[in-house]
Amino acid sequence: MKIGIVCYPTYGGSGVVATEVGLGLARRGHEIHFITYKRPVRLAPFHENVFFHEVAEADYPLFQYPPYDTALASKMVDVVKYENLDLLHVHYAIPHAAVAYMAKKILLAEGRYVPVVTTLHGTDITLVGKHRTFAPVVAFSINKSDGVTAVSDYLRRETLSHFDIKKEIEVIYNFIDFDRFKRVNKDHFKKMIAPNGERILTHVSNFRKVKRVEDVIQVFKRVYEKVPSKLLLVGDGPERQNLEELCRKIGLCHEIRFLGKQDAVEELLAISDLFILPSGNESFGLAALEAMACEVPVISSNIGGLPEVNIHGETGFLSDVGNVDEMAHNAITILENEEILQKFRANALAQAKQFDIKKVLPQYEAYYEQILSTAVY
Ligand code: GMT
Repeated sequence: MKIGIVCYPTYGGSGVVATEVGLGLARRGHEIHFITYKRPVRLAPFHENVFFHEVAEADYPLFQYPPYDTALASKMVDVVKYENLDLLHVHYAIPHAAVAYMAKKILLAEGRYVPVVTTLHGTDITLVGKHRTFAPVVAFSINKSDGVTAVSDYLRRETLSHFDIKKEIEVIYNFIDFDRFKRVNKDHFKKMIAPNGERILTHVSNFRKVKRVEDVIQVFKRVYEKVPSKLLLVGDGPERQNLEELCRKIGLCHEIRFLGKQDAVEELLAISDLFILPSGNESFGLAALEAMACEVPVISSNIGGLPEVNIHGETGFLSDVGNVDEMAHNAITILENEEILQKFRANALAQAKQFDIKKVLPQYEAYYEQILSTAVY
């Protein structure tokens, strides 16, 4: 198949998943065309079967806001027409689903039909999509997509309960590539971070408010009082400054490292003993899955799709959002006892295997086939 993939190219779950879907499908022989404003971060310079079409910035002195949507729709029309695409797969509803609908209509006016699959990732429904600024367009464009997938059952239910959706929503979970995410020996690196054998706790995110990184620090503070440990904060984003201030205030700067954005997250996970994800909202929690694939148990909130990933008492523990005391208590339970830690590590890996890319990519292929064979125009 020839597939166009539209996504955000920056650090963030939806762009990562979109890129990995594209690269994985290319490895399985499909021709993949990424359409976005910048080369996606996980898209290495050259791949057979993979093409990148950059959407140029549509600037003009009249525009207070350069109309990206219009430029993107024109690019989609162009790529579908001249690269002869079979299907457009857009990731993150806003604005991609609406823009794809426009592109589809333009092409139809020329007698060319292309079906559109929209994948909902989370905040495009839960935080941003529900807001009245976007809601009517989100609902309309989901209903106008030929196929709709959600990354967890929670997100499917949430979408159906908040919008008047007439379509079936297929759940296709986030996935993991075990060729990349696996526990490898990085003892020399571990010694550098934790020279006295301290436990290493890790958090990876885009440091947005919804991630509640301040709770990570509060959990760490409580763990540190009982178990010699270090905290790695990986990523960057709007909350970074506040978090650095919090570390100074509680006097733990020397035990907490801000590592910024990192490409080789798997190397940091390989030296980690525990992953903390206390999000206020999380449709799936790809970061938790990446940790589990590297045999790192997870302490998380019980919100959204997290219980579909992190199994309470087996792969880690779930707590109510904001309950940092309980999260710390659970973290200590795992970290204090090597035998318990090893048991949770093994369970985390076994659960991660449910989401192996080798199982999930064929689900996308089958879904595309289904849409191509049933879409009406
Ligand atoms: O929250 C992020 O890290 C970014 C966000 C996105 O859309 O870029 O991630 C969402 O999509 C991921 C991939 O499907 C999910 O694993 C995350 O749970 C989801 N984030 C939220 O729902 C907050």
